[in-house]
Amino acid sequence: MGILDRVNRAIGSKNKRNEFPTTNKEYTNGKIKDKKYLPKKKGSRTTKLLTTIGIIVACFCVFRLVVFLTQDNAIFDHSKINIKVPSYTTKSLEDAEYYDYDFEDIKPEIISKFDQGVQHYLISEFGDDVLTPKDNERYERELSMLLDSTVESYDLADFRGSPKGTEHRDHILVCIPLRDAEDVMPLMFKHLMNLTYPHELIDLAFLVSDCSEGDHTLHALLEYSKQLQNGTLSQVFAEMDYVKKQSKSKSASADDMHIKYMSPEYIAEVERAFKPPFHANYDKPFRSVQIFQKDFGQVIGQGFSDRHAVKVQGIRRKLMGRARNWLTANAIKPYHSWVYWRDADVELCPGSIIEDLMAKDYDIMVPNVWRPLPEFLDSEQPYDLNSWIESQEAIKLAHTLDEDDVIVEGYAEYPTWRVHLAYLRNAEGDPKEVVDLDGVGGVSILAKAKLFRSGVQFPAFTFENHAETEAFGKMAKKMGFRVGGLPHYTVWHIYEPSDDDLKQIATKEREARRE
Ligand SMILES: Nc1nc2c(ncn2[C@@H]2O[C@H](COP(=O)(O)OP(=O)(O)OP(=O)(O)O)[C@@H](O)[C@H]2O)c(=O)[nH]1
Ligand SMILES: [Mg+2]
Repeated sequence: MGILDRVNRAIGSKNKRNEFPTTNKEYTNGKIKDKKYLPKKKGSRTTKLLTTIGIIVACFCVFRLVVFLTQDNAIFDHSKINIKVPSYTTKSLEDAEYYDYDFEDIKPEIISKFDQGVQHYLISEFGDDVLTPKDNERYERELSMLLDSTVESYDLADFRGSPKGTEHRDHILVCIPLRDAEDVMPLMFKHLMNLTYPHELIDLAFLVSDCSEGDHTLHALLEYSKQLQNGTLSQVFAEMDYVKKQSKSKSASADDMHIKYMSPEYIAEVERAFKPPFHANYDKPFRSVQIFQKDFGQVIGQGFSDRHAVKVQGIRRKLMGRARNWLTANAIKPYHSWVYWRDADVELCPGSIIEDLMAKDYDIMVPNVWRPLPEFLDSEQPYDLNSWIESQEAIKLAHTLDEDDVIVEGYAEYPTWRVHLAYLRNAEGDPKEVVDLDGVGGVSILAKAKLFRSGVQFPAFTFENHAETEAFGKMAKKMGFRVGGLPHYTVWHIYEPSDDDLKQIATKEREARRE
């Protein structure tokens, strides 16, 4: 079942239950309470009778109200696949930062006068001196408004990126590449809402490319983004999760078969991460959302085993490099101080990740990336091997390769003997500890925007026998920027069972049925 079908079912079931969405605030301010345990008061028979009549009348009124609301508000238009939740609690965007820079304080009715040639008429017919001092002051003010409507000035020294971005009110561009990502989209949006960095300072930019036939990434992204910017997405997700839970209790889905083999502690942590109470501004809309769609000719399958074959790495990574460069070039604005790259397939990540990576004041900073595994495969594994410290062995290896060859980490074909950030992790280690790196992985990269303005990019060609994010780290270093990673600060990538893992799970299921 597609994501949109699940959203439809979620909203459909809400209507059946005559319920309205709850907001996070209602969970946290005590409006929603369990009244089961309040002591019952004894009353006379008349009181009880009156109470019963009262309840019947109240139920009838509520029923009429619900019927009225569901008739008058188009809750869900199936033909247009357009999600609408009743009783919107749309946020008003009062913070000035939603409107600064691109949105100067201009009054269209005033500047439209200039379209009719007012300025030309005043100057050519009478000259400046015909205006009284008061009129002249007004004329100057309105003329400067005309200038502001088309000319913007920035002092880039103000946008260099401060380690205390929240206090400094640094604007950040969050870039997310997407391909066949329909299924992970609720997860991705939950993580975005969970970001504690002020949403009014965040511009979101998505690039959807080369999706398979029948995939609805773009459509789902548009629908979820509308809800996000209305401040109502968490309500939609609460309903979707409710419906999923109901249908799960009836039959276990084949997609989720692996879950019972995962560590119960990890599963509990994931459940905790997506349950209210959330942070105070969880539902707050972002400064802007931009959605781009452009294909780059990626033909390598997006399945776990397809995309990890060693032979396809070079070409796949170069095309990803092109996609990333295209997205930065189109979305970056002069007022951005930082750019944060994030993959959609992250399962667990602290909401404060932007502030935490910023605090180090490096030009590029990445966290450690691991992934959970079934308990029969040791429960967890270092995942992103693209963040590393250069080694003499790898430099020697590079000399033996063709100029266009791309070294990829984690494959026997390329024995680099590099120190990988992933393997430096100590679960109890200090999450603030930093190590300097040369190559970086793309799951979660925070970089100062000035790097992109200076020409650092994700090479879509072979740069020092690397491509894309690893070459981005190398290039930044070569241009004198500081590149670092946090070995004990962990982000967890989703677990997608490989073909071998699925075979093992199937064997275990057969054995369990035989017992
Ligand atoms: N625009 C675009 N996005 C892509 C493409 N391939 C993957 N993505 C997205 O980029 C992010 C990372 O993709 P992954 O398939 O996990 O690839 P990876 O970064 O090499 O990481 P792993 O394979 O998980 O080790 C996800 O958000 C994908 O949806 C592509 O060709 N174009
Ligand atoms: Mg991934």
